[in-house]
Amino acid sequence: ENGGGKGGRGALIVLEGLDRSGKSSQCARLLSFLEGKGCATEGWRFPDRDTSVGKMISAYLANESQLDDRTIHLLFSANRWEKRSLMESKLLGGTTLVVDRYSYSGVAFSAAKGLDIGWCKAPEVGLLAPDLVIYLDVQPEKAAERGGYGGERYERVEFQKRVAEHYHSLRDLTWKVVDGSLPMETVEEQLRELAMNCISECQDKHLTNL
Ligand code: DGP
Ligand code: NA
Ligand code: NA
Repeated sequence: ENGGGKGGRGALIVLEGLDRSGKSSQCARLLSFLEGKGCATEGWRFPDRDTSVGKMISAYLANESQLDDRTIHLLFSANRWEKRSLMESKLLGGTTLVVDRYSYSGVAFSAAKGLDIGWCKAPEVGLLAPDLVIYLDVQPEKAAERGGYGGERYERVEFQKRVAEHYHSLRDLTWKVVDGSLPMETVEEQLRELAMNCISECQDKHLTNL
């Protein structure tokens, strides 16, 4: 009755936000909530650091390797492309995917380096379009205060401010902006409702491409 096994497809639900916006913990909480509801669900994240492309990305983020801005952009995109067919078969098989970051990270982070937005969006065209994008909105300064950053390449306040501006310009009708500075339980509750609505609404809709 909720997306698992009644013939409907699963929902593609994406969480986006700045580093330290609370995205990853909220993904985990949403996932266990949906599992508890008996909904077929998997938690995914991009970059997926387990593939060989993902290992190159991980080394780059840890500042263990240097790559040209366009080269790393295309690797992040390739990391989503290499998962596209599995993503499609999971969704068509009725599994809902809760995904920590997707194409919007791809565009916002690279555009924040000064790359042309149109150029940044181009390699994302043809990836599966999310049914719902939840943007966890936190001020870059507040995010930085949350236990500090982990030391990866993009974890600097000035850079995150530019990422936030680009995220802002990417918002479309599938986006729901949730105030990530609210108490964790409040955010969690809002995500549950958005996800449940999305799952029941998308069962009869076709999958589309970005
Ligand atoms: P995470 O594993 O969610 O902490 O992401 C690692 C970092 O990489 C984080 O600063 C966000 C950034 N990032 C995620 N996806 C992309 C992407 O597609 N392109 C770029 N340039 N950066 C990304
Ligand atoms: Na990070
Ligand atoms: Na994260």
